[in-house]
Amino acid sequence: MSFYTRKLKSLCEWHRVLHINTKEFSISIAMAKSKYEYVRTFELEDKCLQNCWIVVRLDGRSFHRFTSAHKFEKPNDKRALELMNRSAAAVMEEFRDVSLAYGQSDEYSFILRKNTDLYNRRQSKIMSAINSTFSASYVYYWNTYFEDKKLLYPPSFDARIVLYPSDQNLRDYLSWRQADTHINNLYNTAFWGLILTKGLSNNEAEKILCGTVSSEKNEILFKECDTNYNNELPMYRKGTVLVRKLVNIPPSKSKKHIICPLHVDIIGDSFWEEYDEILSLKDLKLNKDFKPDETFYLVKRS
Ligand SMILES: Nc1nc2c(ncn2[C@@H]2O[C@H](COP(=O)(O)OP(=O)(O)O)[C@@H](O)[C@H]2O)c(=O)[nH]1
Ligand SMILES: [Mg+2]
Repeated sequence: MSFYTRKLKSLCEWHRVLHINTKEFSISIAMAKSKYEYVRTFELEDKCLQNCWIVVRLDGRSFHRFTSAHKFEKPNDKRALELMNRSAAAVMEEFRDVSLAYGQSDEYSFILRKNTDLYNRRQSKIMSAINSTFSASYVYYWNTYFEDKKLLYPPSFDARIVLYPSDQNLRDYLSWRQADTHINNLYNTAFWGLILTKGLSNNEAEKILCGTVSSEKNEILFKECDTNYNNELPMYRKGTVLVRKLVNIPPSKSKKHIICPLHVDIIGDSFWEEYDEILSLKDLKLNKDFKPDETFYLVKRS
């Protein structure tokens, strides 16, 4: 047998072995498919109804414990709130269909455009992806905001998804969350004011505030704690709304896509008139009022 004949024979042999192996391999895949694939039928269809606003709300799990373990300032820790805002901006950088986010205390709500096709509108995919991006970012950015504080254990967040069929429902949802911010923050500011500046015990402060309406809490703060509630940081009083903007940042000539934290009223009409592209689903237009000294997060091109 010549060298070439031997080579050819051995190649044919290899081809036969390979062929048999590939055949066996594909047979075993085919068997695996037919035998086990039925388990997929246990998966439930969980598509969000078309045309509805999708709201994902995250809430810190046992943050009463987490905030006291990490000695957060009371009633508001500025750095902790900024960390929440940074993590929420990371979600908006990643998921372009989140057109707005609103946060306070240990919670954040993300609003997805009602025509979004993200994950084919599958609830569990959307909710888990947003929650894990937020939770991972909270840990990732921890040191940026708490340079001197070690993260003692992994924080976690629960999540829910709610669908709102009308623009009014969506606005009412956000109004509900912002009204909640006001009620909680006014109470907490008065409660901790009485304890920290007047030296009252928790029980004594609770008794004084029990049954009081907003104006009375404002008065207690003013008279007893020398605090004008209106001078408290807007971030504490109003929470944070994250919006997208298209801006010019000199000296660059190209338009930049940014995310801006605002601490404004979102219950009245003026916010919705100024950011009319949110409800109308229009493209962002160039925002000429932007001042580069405001806080913003730059959205990098993907
Ligand atoms: N000290 C401090 N605590 C905060 C701050 N933000 C949130 N918290 C705590 O987080 C809790 C959040 O409320 P909630 O979700 O009902 O309680 P959870 O079930 O323990 O997470 C509040 O009751 C506070 O104890 C903050 O800025 N400073
Ligand atoms: Mg919580």
